[in-house]
Amino acid sequence: MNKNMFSREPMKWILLLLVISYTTFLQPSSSSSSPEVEAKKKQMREKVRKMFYHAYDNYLTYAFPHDELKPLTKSFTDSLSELGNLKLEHLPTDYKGSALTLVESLSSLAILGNRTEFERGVLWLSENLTFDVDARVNLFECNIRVLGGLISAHLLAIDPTNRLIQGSYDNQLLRLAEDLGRRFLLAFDTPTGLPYAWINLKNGVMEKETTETSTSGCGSLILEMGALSRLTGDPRFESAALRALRKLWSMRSSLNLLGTTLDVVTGEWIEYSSGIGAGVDSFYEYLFKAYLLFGKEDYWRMFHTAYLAVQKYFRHGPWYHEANMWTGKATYWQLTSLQAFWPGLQVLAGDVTAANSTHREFFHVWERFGVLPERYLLDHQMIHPTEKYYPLRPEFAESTFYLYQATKDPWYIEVGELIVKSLNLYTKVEGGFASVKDVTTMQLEDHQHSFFLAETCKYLYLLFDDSFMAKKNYVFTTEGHPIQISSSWHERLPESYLSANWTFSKGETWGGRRVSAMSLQVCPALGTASGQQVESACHVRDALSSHRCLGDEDCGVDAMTCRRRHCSAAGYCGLWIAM
Ligand code: DMJ
Repeated sequence: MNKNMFSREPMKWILLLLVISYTTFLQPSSSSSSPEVEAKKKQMREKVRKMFYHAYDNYLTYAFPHDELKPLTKSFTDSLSELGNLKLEHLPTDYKGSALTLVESLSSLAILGNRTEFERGVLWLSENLTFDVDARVNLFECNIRVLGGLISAHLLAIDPTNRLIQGSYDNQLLRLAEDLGRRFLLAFDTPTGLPYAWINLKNGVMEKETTETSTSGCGSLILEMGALSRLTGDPRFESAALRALRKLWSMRSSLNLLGTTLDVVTGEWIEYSSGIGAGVDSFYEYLFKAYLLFGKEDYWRMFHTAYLAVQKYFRHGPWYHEANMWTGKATYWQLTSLQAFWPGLQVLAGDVTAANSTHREFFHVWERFGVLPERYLLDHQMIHPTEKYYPLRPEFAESTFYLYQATKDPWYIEVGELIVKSLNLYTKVEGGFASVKDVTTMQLEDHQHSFFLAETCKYLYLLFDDSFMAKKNYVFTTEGHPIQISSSWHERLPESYLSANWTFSKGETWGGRRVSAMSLQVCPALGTASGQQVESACHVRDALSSHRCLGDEDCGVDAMTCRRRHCSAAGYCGLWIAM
């Protein structure tokens, strides 16, 4: 019996996976939307545009050029150096901030089509932004927010179809990105090649710096650093990020699970329990997106293996709990707001059915509380006593956007409408948008995170607007910054890139018709590879279609729960509770 349908026909899998990713974003939407839905989308995108400018204008008025806006007191915080708990007093007194929210807003301004403001932002940053400051920053946060923001804005600026810059643009943002990337390289100088979590931008790694980092912290740098190498011709950025990623991957357990925290000097795990949320999330995301952006088979293989392990050991129905990386035993039964990105990633990978079921659960939680609490204890059916906040996170909107693109189901437009309504009702204040401190009381907190402009508003806008995605293929970084997919960045041109192929499946089963996640209604890659409709990526069929068995080896893995099926005394495969 073939236990793994992926490995039987890997090429077809890969081909179809790309087909899904591409058709997902390239199908003209208007053809499938009713005039009512189109009218609703138009009305909603104007609402989101207003939200963005309310946040952006207040930032410019009260916080710029510092990093982020404090909307309740109409003041600022230099949070780039605070990200990850460093307090402001560690900064030099003359520090003026890195205009973090402006850097993070550029790609959103481009998507909104605001050429004047985009150009103004680019010019200001070109003349004023410097990284030669004695500030200790978190490598991961600085990478996804600043390096990613600069690279994405640079790519948008040089794209002639956008005509975002009226005057001359002389690659200033790329030069800033390169300067920052060089400073990052010092963090990778460890015996393992795994980077320190913290660096001082001026002086490199500080004495007695902590050697502890997280899986996402050292395993999700490849998109930005890889893109930087491709754009500058300097291979060191991509090499450093890839070496770290490979080292991290070599540390996985025999179950193909990773922990959450580790030591960059010894290369040993510190926290064995992990899931798909905090400390790990973007590691999975970057394996798959690196495959889309750079076309290396290796990324695909790692993602595929890691994805199956997640589905097998973390998934429980629509939920994902945490598990011990060595034993696979469940540890924490918690829903976290960060996990809400997972359905979006599943859409890209073609597992739309599973994505939809998880997204629906998050929707119910959103409906119940008005927003998503940071942590919800599934086993006690209550909000975590100290993590009751909602800091304007984008993940639920992000997944809603991906699911709508894949399915064109107007229900997701309604979900987006609800998100917009809640944000305006609970978090909008005169000075911007404020984080929620406690979702049970809707008490606010004085912080407008830069990702509200980089991601939350952007994904909501893209949910209601198809024009940006219709033009080009993009990979969105974990901070929502688009990077255009270019075949010149691929080591070799995958078959699926050939224009004659990519919109059609090659298999006979589907008669060469256009394939999308929606048209198949199931995990399409598996469905096509096996010629049968199956439910999810972990599904393994029983040896006999009659489900008769002589022993456990004749039984497969259940599609919905991802649990092993066993052979009963009467000779039938099933999920027998007593076994
Ligand atoms: C963002 O900074 C990024 O999406 C990151 O990967 C984790 N989540 C925050 C926003 O919630």
